Amino acid sequence: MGLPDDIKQAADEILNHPEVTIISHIDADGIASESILSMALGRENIRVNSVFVRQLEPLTIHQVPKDSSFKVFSDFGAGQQNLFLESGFRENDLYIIDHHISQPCDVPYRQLNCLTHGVTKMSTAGLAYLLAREIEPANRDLAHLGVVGNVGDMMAREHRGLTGPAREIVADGVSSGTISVREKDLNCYGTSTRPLHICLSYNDDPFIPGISNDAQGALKFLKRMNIDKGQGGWEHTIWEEMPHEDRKKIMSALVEQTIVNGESPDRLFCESYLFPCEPSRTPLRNAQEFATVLNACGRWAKPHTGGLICRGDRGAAYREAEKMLMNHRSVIRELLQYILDTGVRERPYLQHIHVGDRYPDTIIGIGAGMALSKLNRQKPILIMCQLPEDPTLTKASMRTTERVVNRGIDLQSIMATAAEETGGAGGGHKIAAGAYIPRDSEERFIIRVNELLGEQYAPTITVHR
Ligand SMILES: [Mn+2]
Repeated sequence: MGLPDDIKQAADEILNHPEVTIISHIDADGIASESILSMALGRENIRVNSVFVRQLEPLTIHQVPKDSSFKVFSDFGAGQQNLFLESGFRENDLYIIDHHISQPCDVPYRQLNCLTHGVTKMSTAGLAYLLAREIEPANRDLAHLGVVGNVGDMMAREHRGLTGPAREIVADGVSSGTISVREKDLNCYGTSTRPLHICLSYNDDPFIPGISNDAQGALKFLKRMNIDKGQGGWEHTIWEEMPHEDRKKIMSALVEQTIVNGESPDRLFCESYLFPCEPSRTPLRNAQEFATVLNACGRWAKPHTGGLICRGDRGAAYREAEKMLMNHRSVIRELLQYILDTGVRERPYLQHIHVGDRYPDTIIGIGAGMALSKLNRQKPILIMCQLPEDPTLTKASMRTTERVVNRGIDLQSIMATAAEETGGAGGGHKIAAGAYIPRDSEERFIIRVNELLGEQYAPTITVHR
């Protein structure tokens, strides 16, 4: 059986139930998934109730209503099957739609999981979209949400574009006019909303001296280009709105700068997914920024607001999300400043900091990632914080750069191993990973992470101290 068969099977089963509860994760992928599923099922006159959960674990499983509705777990569940079993769920009570590693379990819970088919660059929102399209071809109008989930879960990161079945979703959006694709676009965050020199200065992969981390330098670089900016000037120029010819000129100049600096220019380029139906200069215009809006909603405990935006609300819900996004950014900036002011502690292969209870655990990873570009980028950063709801637990988050990943560093395996050895659990991606560990094993955890980094580095390079 291939992925299309599994999609068909999931659609057939879920459509059998007049009442469905969707239990979904609070990140961009989870919110986009919930929206796609509940719109698709609602269109079939199925009564849908949605519950968002931060993390599916023994402490939160009671948030799943104990009623007769059919349960669809989205963006988690594959790794929590024994928890379902312990909580009394029977095989026919639920369906899992997920892209995480499946846990062996005595009850064969049914699931739609792309990993079963060797598809690793696909998120739950992508699966939810393929399911929605199977239910009714007219659900192709939801393709952009599948793309937002995929991009939000970094499925486009490694290959700088979506691949495999996730790419089919892009094609659906293009043919129905909701998505426009820019190949070989500038691989920078904020190209639909921020002045170009700001985007360029925030970008540090590849790192370009005089441009990365240097907004004034980036502005000077642009002013040296032979491009007539007329009235507005570079300070108000948005990349997305620039003519193709001008964009091409800037790309070649950036390529040149990168090569001069001895780096490969490959990562300057990526494929971008734009949403031409959304108002210009809003974050909803671009898959990456749309995902940030949803993540901000989830991280500030308003996943339903994100859901309303996915459903097309551009009024009250969107205004609320805009506020959350501003708040999200200002707290992250504060955290970034805190890290830089406090300073990190150094180990041979690692830099680390503990922020106590000053910042929410949902943003420490983002702050650490931003701080990394202003610190020693050769050394992965580990950030830890207390969990407000459970003082015996510590949340740990790690970030590194693509360059370090290319040298063989895999934060996902390091975090999973070190957490397991110290009584916790962790996972994520090669470039960004997280873990929960017992508070009293923090010190041991740091030592182990440093050792594991050393082992991964060992065969290839010497570390810059
Ligand atoms: Mn996901």
